[in-house]
Amino acid sequence: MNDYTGEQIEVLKGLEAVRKRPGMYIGNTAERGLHQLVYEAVDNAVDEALAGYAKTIRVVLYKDGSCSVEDDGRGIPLDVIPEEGLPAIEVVMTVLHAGGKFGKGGYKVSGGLHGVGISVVNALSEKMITRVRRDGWEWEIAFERGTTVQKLKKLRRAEGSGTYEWFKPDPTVFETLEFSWKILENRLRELAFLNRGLEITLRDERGDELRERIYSYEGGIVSFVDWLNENKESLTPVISTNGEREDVVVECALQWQDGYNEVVYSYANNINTMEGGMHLTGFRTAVSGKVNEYGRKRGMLKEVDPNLSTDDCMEGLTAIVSVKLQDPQFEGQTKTKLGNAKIRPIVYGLVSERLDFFLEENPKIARAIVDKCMQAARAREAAKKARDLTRRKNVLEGSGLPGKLVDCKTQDPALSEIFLVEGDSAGGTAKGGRDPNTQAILPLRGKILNVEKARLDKMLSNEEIRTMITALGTGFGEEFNADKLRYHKIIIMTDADVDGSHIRTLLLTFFYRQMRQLVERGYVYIAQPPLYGLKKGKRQEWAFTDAEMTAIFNGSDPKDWTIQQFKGLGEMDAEQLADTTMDPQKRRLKQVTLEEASEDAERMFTTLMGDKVEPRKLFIQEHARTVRNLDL
Ligand code: 0RA
Repeated sequence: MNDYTGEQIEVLKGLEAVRKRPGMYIGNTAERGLHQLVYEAVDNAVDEALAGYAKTIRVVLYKDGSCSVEDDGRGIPLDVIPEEGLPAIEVVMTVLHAGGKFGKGGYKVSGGLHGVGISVVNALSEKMITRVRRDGWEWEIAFERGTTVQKLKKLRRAEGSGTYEWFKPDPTVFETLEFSWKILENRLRELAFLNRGLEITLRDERGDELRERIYSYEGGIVSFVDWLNENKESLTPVISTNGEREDVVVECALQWQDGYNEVVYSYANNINTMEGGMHLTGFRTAVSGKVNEYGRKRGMLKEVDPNLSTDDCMEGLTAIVSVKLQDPQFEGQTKTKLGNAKIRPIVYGLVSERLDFFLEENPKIARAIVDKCMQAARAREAAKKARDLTRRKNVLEGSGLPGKLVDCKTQDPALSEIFLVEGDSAGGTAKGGRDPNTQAILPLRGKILNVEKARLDKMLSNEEIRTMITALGTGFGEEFNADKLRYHKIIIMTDADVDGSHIRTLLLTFFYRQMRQLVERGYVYIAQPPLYGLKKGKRQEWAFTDAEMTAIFNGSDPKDWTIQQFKGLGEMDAEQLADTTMDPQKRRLKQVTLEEASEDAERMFTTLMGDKVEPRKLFIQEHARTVRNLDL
């Protein structure tokens, strides 16, 4: 060890720098950095697979805290590099960034975000052993904290070829030494999806029970999309394309499902480009361009004029965009944004071509896609309007509460109730019959709601609905916060006629679609006014169903009774309304369940939302009837 050459001193300096500032090379020395060691070793093996040589990779976690990564590639070269006077393998293991100097030129692409190479793993391991099989022999070389402690030596005769890297992370460097199955599994599974056919094994020998799993997907990124959309209702099959242009390999797979989330992951050389970049831009432009083009050609876009936005086209889309290229430029805050401009038109071209073909070949599915995007556009527009208007209202009015609201005295939401009452006149009656301490009244003008034929988006541009949102205090859309609700009982109180039923359905649909948490938490109720008032002398009874009325007559002659049938809330006076419908001690309330609200919402979608008049009429008539026969 006393005949160091100048070059060897440089080497030691290099790895010393890694040990001094590990964070610069692997991000940090916590859990993330620890796992980065495994990724570095795995990335090298994946490169060997991408070059077309390795077929399997095996990662093993041992009881002593060490880890090994093995591949069946060509094996790291062993021949002596003249300038260094060392075998290539020793240079690769001990010289920072040496990986790029050898052989890699022969690789089309290479992963490794940090791209720091295996020498960093070596520097940060208290012990590291590398074994290489090639040309009929197995060789071994060993290091401690980056320093060679055993020169390359022949171990034994061996068949085949491959590389085995074993390392034990240095406890003086890392804050944690425990590898996480979950973290490694996620990355290895992802790599298996991204590199079709590659077989990656993860084996954990640490626990009492041996755990081993093999990740391998013949479908590649198509399987990835399938896997991401598992348990979701899909709207389309997985649409995929791949191609190579100008030495760039592009693979895309996409599928719309009926949810609202956009799940689009992009990769460059197997690295998740979280900040997106040129490949993602090309993809998004192609998808929205083709959906718009198709929709316009079929006259489906009139409403959104002129275009569906890209975000609208991405709602419910699950997709993988994976590109492999030489010299990827990683930019952005976290260096996860692909900057190579030439990638954009390549991805755009391939995806456009494929979508064009798919949409033309599958007109039914194509329509479903455009419909889905149109729904997204409507919801977005509606949410925006509602937000703008509720905001403006709050600015205009000092207290932030709408003037039409007759608020209660208590500020405690748990004790507060708000009655959403149909019409100003019923509102007046309700005001007279309420308990001002705990009960607030908000009259809603039914006619205004009716005029708009119940389109959700139009509903949101409706003054009455906005007033209601302001009164509830929850905000709306992205700003919605159920914890800010000012009343823990929202009681819908409408007439027992067609209009009343319609308004109730509208409100329930609105709550279900736009403020579902309120329904989930059990805050939404329907008031139950009686159908009949029955009087005999001084005796006053209320009947909520026909059967109840019969029971009250109790076999006696109905002639003795004065029967008042209530068609609207307005037919009751304040005292009657309080007695029958509002007073917590006497009333019956129906709590709205999520199922009921969803049924209402679904039916409303297929009937009221449709453009045909007949089903709408039928729906309202039928609904009016079921309302009268509510299960009490
Ligand atoms: C450069 C050249 C050759 C192989 C490799 C690198 C190589 C590196 C690693 C790292 C982990 N596993 C690996 N397998 C291969 C091959 C040169 C040749 O055989 O001609």
